[in-house]
Amino acid sequence: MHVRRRQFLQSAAALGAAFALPAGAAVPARKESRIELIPSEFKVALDPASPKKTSVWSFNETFPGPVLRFRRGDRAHITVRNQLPQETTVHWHGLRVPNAMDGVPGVTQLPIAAGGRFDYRFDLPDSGTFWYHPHQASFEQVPRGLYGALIVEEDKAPKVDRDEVWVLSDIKLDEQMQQVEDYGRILDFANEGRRGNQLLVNGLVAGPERKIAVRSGERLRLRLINAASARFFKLSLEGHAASIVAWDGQGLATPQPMPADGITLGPGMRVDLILDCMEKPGSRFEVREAGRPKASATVLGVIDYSTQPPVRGKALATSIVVPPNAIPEPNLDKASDHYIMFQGGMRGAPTIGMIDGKPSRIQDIMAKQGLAWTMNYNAQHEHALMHEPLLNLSRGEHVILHMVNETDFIHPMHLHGHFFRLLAVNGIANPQREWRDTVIMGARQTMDVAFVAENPGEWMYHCHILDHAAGGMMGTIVVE
Ligand SMILES: [Cu+2]
Repeated sequence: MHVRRRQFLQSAAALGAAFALPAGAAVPARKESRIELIPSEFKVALDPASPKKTSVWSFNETFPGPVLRFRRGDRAHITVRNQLPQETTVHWHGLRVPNAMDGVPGVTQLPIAAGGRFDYRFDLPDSGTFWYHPHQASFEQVPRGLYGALIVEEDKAPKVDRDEVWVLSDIKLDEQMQQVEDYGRILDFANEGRRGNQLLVNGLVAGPERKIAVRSGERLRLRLINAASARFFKLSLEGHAASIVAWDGQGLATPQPMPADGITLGPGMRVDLILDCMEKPGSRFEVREAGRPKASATVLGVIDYSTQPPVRGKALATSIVVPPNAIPEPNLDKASDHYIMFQGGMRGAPTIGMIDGKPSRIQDIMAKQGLAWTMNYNAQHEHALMHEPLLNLSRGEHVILHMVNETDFIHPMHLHGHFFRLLAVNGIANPQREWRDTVIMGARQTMDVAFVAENPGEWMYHCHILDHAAGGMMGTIVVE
């Protein structure tokens, strides 16, 4: 496998960054959006009320990166010009792109050198709320600030008066409001990951100053993206009943009421909420965070009603259903079963993992190799060219993937290039069976998901706690 990948990457390098369209592909009648994304280091005011500026890495000198908006069926042509002091790539989280456009260094492309460029070209078959971030040294590059929202609008979106995007993240700051540069510590890899000490909403310090301006009577769509590298957000809305209309960009056939005690988003996950703002003009309601561990803010922002009279006396009666995308439906009767077991970490049972063909104690693997986790007994470095795939699937195969978490840690597991239906947690059926690309696997939990292996290539399957991914929870699934 690795020999073929090396050859592929060499031929890709020989082709340069310009990946051609498949031979014989029809000239697209769709609209092509040309975008330039330039990652670089620059200073921003995280707190507009403070004179202190913080050095971040982000795109196009905005933090977070710009919200990229497309319509379903568009074609994207995104040129990335790397002005960082490191190699990088950009991965389009949740988009079903061709494998060569997936932005994974050492697997789907060579890293973009400092000063180099890469052209990403792909169609947008799915509408929804997505995001983008590097897959190169992501445990460092993402928390430094390299992330942004990517929205693909539906053909027939539910009618709303406002469509707001909140990119949730955190940042680890010292007293000078500069980033603490302690990336890549094995203690973080082997525990809950490196978390910030300041919560951010759209790149600004969380708190009552972060306002969603509404007018009484309006219907609001709120798109939440957890771009933090290790933090879970548990978010609740004071005084409002919201409906969950999409997970990871994919509309629910039946919208679900948002739990009153909050909704949990693991790193990488998105949720779309729709709510009717029927309170009095001039009133304010908190958007609260009750995740763990507590950070410097528990109020993320507020829903801030203008003093203008209501736009309507009672809530809109139109449907809030987000139309589905055309994702192939797994047939469970003919699906094959595959198992992936996770072990390791600093707590829990002693673990033996295979490294370089030799069984070793995880403590020794940590000390010598900087790896803390195993998947199906193997400890492997992320993006290593010698990576052996976790699974080899046939194109078109219907798959039930059984995930068995033997660790004492919680892991948001993400599959590239595909969406899967969440069938069951701990053997208990999930009646919604919604599509996801990232799912929270609780400590000592089992989770069953199903999908059709439709998209050919070698796809990452990894924990989205980026320190865990760097510490070994990063494997690949080959579809051919
Ligand atoms: Cu994890």
